[in-house]
Amino acid sequence: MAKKYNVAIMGATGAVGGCFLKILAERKFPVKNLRLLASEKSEGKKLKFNGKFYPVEVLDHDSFDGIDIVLSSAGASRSLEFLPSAVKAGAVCVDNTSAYRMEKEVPLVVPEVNAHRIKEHKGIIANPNCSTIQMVVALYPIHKAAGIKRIVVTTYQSVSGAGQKKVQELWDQSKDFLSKKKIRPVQFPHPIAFNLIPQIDVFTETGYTKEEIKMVNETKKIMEDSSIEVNATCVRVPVFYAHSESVNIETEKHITADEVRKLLAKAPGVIVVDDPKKRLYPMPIYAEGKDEIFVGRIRQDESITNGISMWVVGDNIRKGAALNAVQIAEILVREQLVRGASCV
Ligand code: L14
Repeated sequence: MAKKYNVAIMGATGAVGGCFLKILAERKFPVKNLRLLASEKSEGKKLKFNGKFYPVEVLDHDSFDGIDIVLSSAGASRSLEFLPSAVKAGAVCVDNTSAYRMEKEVPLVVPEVNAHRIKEHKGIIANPNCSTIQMVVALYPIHKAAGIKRIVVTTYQSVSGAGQKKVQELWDQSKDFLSKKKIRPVQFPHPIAFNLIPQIDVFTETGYTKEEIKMVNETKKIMEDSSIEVNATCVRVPVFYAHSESVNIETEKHITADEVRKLLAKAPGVIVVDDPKKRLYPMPIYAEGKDEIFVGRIRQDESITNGISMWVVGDNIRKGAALNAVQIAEILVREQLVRGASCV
């Protein structure tokens, strides 16, 4: 019989946590025992997995006894505090937070791009930022074919990236706005309904936000090319699920829009939706709940010699978070890179 693994989910009651459960079940991940971990606030809750209810336990340093794989999405500070205990207990952790992404020892992985890094793990593998993941899935095939020199990206990020409470705030605020009630932002620093907020994460003294800097550094690390220049502007938009991105690239070699279309049509994890005459292009409401990254509006940038512009949309909770992490866990299992595998 195929080996099964003891899996712990940190942040089980959050937006990504719920998606972990859905995707583990959908993809028939070989789960033996499942441990759901969250803060005291969620103690006593029960969550359903594969038709059975599991209690939510309070996350602690001794939560990882017997655990083979940890999927974590409980915030960077919790990952920093608790993942070392998980590693000490012998588990392999796939971490969805920004805590370890830029650590030299920690692989930062998007399976379609750099799956080969997974085997180098020392107990922690980092899952990149949602905006970075969908961008590199679309750009890596082009980078291999034509060499990307520079990326200019603007994101249109849905509220779900910031958690379930933000989803509720957009919902409530939209209703209040339409019934002409006074709007009092709580979760976001400004109204998000019928508005755009050009700030995600905090500002640094450079004038860029941390979210924008994550896109710069993580792209170089995942594509394994620190010479790629990246300039990002990250914007929160009143969309519930799926992030969209306007991506402009300059390449080393000339590549036509048609060649990019053909390349991406056969790229793993990508679906090209690009028939402007029929008004066909990717949009967040159609990407919601889907595993693939959708690319359209592919066109030549005529302001430079070798330039391409495109529009990239992906479900930030699925490929941008939970799905990418489960794909990593599937490779860990397949390649026997989990303690549970080497012990049999
Ligand atoms: O680096 O939409 O994982 O506010 C977590 C928060 C990504 C963006 C990360 C958001 C971020 C997300």
